[in-house]
Amino acid sequence: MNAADAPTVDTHCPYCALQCGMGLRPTGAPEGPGVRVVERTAFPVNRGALCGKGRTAPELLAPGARLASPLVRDAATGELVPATWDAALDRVADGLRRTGAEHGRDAVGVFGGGGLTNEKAYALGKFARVALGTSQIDYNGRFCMSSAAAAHGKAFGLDRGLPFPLADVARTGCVILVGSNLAETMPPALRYLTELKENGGRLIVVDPRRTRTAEQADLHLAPRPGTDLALALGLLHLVVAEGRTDEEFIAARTGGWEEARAAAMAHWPEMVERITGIAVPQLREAVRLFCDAESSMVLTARGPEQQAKGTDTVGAWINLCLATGRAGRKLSGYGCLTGQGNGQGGREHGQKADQLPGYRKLDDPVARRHVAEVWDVDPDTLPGPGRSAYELLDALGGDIRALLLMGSNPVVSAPRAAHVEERIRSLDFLAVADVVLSETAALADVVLPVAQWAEETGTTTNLEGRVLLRRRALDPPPGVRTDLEVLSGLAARLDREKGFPTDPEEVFDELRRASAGGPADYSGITYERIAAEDGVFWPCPETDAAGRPGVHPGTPRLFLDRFATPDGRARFVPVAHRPAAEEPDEAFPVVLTTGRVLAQYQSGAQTRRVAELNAAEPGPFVQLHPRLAERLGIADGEPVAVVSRRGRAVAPARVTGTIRPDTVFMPFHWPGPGRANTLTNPALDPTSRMPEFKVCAVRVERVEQVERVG
Ligand SMILES: Nc1nc2c(c(=O)[nH]1)N[C@H]1C(S)=C(S)[C@@H](COP(=O)(O)OP(=O)(O)OC[C@H]3O[C@@H](n4cnc5c(=O)[nH]c(N)nc54)[C@H](O)[C@@H]3O)O[C@H]1N2
Ligand SMILES: Nc1nc2c(c(=O)[nH]1)N[C@H]1C(S)=C(S)[C@@H](COP(=O)(O)OP(=O)(O)OC[C@H]3O[C@@H](n4cnc5c(=O)[nH]c(N)nc54)[C@H](O)[C@@H]3O)O[C@H]1N2
Ligand code: SF4
Ligand SMILES: [Mo]
Repeated sequence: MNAADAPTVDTHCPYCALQCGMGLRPTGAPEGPGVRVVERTAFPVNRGALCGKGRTAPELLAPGARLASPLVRDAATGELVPATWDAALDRVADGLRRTGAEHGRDAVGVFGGGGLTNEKAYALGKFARVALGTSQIDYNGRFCMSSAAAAHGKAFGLDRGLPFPLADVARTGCVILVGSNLAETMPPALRYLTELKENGGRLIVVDPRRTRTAEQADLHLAPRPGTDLALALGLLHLVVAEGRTDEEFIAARTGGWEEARAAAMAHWPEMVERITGIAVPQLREAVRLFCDAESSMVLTARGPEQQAKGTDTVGAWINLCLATGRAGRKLSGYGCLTGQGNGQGGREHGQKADQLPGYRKLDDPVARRHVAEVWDVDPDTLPGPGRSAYELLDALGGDIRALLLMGSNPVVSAPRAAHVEERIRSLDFLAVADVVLSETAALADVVLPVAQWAEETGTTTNLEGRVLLRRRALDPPPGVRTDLEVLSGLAARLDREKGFPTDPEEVFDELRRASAGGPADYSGITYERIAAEDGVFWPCPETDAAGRPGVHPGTPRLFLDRFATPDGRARFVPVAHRPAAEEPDEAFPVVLTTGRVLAQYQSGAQTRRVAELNAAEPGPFVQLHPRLAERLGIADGEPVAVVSRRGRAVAPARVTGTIRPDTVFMPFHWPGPGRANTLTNPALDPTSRMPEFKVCAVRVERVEQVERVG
């Protein structure tokens, strides 16, 4: 068939959790074999709109842009050299087996990613527990939405990022958007905020910076980083003081109000003003906008979540929703804006340290029996819960001596990255499956080049809990294999041939059975249904309420009748404000916060290799306020050093009045001297084990002339 006649393949973007629908049209001469992105206006979430990252995603499919063959480190020269797939997989299997034999099974670690499809995340978790028999598996989603997930579980008994479709946001009365810069991190979603305002709704944005998103707000609150918990408590205090609680809702649908109320009453508005830097009249205005509206929502993203108290912070925002009756009702509720392409599905099917597929608990005997039966193993052979992502990385070269890494680049993205890099270097054996030679892959003993999103079929679950189908649009180049083929090849070499199929649909069918009856039940979802229905929202059990198989409609809106707790009531959590793990002092007087820019994605491993994106954002920078810049004698564009207790980073200054004078901001997309994570604090949230990416204490310095020349 001529390329021009080939049908357009409907699929989804490889990057963020919005999972924008797009079409891929095969190209021929003169463009050369490949695919071109075309609009897919029928897909409801983005309705054809894409950001620059999605639009340029096919560039990485080109042969020159990516890894083309396995690489194995040569013992004599220490260099990575091309090898055959058999030689590479033999070496990986040998490295993992030998470490397990010498140091015990838990000496082998596995690290996954929230960008992996459901099929891959499921297969990776199974591979760790069944083929390797290790408990030591976790993934980068721990760095992402784990605090919101933990808070969701505590309050509602179930963790799905958004309990409603994104389109509901446009129809509610008021949205408090806390620490999300979605104008840059999910640009097509901005339209829902625009529509909200067109419909007469109000938008409150909470961010220490006046971002492109905050510019859209009716009210912008700019707290000191790390003080969102006090802010939420202060708002709840005012809600109570002004008699704006919904007593009927509290009585009928919640538990634990008295303790939560008492905790909030201890947070006086004046005290909250002192902690957050937000004036009391602004707090009152926020309460007015939120409570005057007939329906309202609180949406959080990484700003309040990536803190060592992220779980309590999200809990406090949920308390605000519950006390005002803005949860479990049409067009009202709390939601978390999940981040990675499969950030939602990736946290449900077993690559998390304490988890089995279907969002089951690894320490629950009933769950173990169910999953062990699907896996055809004795439940007693399944290991117990392992360590969280940072703790796992911190243990490398200690009691974890070999690591298989799939779908993450921790040398750039982990907190206290210089230490993590040193830990990775101290491993006896490292294998990395990736599409490019990331900074972490460059340290590996074996690099396995894998197929990309347009070259393989698989499902992802977007930020709404909508399960979607990515379809294969072209063949992968001859030198690469899919992640499922990698796991299957390794399992066979570890004498576990059975149970690791390479066909994604076969894996999905097994995932459906493994998830059946669990909190994230996918058993009624099939590839055919997803294709026919623009995605299916979980939970979607095998049978509907009347017991009919295959027709359960899925669940776009959760909690309308009851919450997912045993008694159906949502739980208030009694929380109190506490300072960040590291507060500014004389030696480190400024707060550093970190985050993203529009044109780069995560560790930048992919987007730094796309010319158009790299031209838009070619390198790291330090955003600081003119007053701070003047005090330090720093001019716009000059290199500045940012120093924390973990290390020192140097990048050009971007002087701007849009940030608080006591705060500096760095994006984390780059390795090298400007790596933001050299500075960040790995202090962990006690429940979610989330590191404190959003707050640490630093000193900002002019870089002396000598050093600049040198
Ligand atoms: N362009 C782009 N888009 C992406 C990504 C990307 O790397 N690049 N990554 C995807 C992923 S995985 C994720 S998780 C999402 C993240 O999406 P977002 O959460 O929107 O991204 P961030 O930039 O990390 O943080 C959002 C905002 O939090 C603010 N902030 C910092 N500290 C605090 C604080 O203490 N309190 C409050 N309230 N706000 C604070 C920052 O100023 C920033 O504007 O984006 C997804 N989309
Ligand atoms: N300072 C600071 N640090 C942060 C954050 C922050 O806000 N501030 N945010 C944190 C957050 S929210 C996140 S999500 C993490 C993300 O940080 P990382 O975990 O490093 O995420 P990526 O850069 O997306 O890394 C994915 C890697 O997998 C590869 N890859 C992509 N698709 C596939 C696939 O299908 N298979 C395989 N085998 N490989 C694939 C990519 O090429 C890339 O090298 O960073 C965290 N780090
Ligand atoms: S918003 Fe996210 S999913 Fe949509 S095109 Fe951009 S990166 Fe892709
Ligand atoms: Mo993320």
